[in-house]
Amino acid sequence: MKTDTIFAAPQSRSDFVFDDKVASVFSDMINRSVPGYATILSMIGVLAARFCVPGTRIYDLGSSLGGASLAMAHQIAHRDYELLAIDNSSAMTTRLESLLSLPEHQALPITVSCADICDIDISNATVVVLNFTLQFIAPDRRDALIKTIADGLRPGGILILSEKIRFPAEPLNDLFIDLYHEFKQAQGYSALEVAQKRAALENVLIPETIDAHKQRLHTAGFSSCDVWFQCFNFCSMVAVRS
Ligand code: GEK
Repeated sequence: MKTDTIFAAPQSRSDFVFDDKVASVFSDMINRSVPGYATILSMIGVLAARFCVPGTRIYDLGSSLGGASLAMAHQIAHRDYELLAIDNSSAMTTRLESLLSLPEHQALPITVSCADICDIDISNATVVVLNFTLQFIAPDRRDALIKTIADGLRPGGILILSEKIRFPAEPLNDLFIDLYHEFKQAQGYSALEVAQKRAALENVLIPETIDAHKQRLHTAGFSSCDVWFQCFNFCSMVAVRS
């Protein structure tokens, strides 16, 4: 795994993009930047194995290098499903295509597409995954995307939504951000790397509160939703389609 040193040297501020440089170190970057990432992937696999009904579809939206897709495909016992891994970064989708040709991943029912997840159709789904992707979608496009997902899920199907979150109480919000930065430094990132990445993400990753996510999910047609994982300002929710 190539080490992420993208923000190690001082640089002028520019918005974060999922380009080739990021894709080439992405596994190291996300593992050292999202507390509990490996656990979240593994449990997405467990949830998918429980909810994926034969003859249906799974969507991994903003799939990057397919961490969630591979966790699901390796944990679902049958092969009678279609898993659509979609990302609008061709640097990510090209790498995921090559990963899928490795012997250990061959013959998995995964199709990779390079597309904007706000423009796709969703149908006959039993599992949809947004693992740290909705936070990168412009806030005014989020309601429509969640509604498209709800409409494309079969009754009883699930959406797994993992997000960086913010807290309504300012002191707690500040505390969790601070503890998160401490976590990143414990993962080997310098204070400069943490500060420069934070600035690069400022206009690109827009976190919302858990209540805002729950409200949107209920409005879209998810009868129940709750948090199943949380560490500081990172959480993962599961929502069931009524
Ligand atoms: C994982 N889920 O490892 N359409 C398609 N893809 C998009 C869009 C869009 N409009 N906007 C952003 N992306 C992965 C991790 S990373 C999270 C997801 C992170 C893609 C973007 O190209 C990137 O690959 C992904 O969403 C977000 O389980 O880096 O914190």
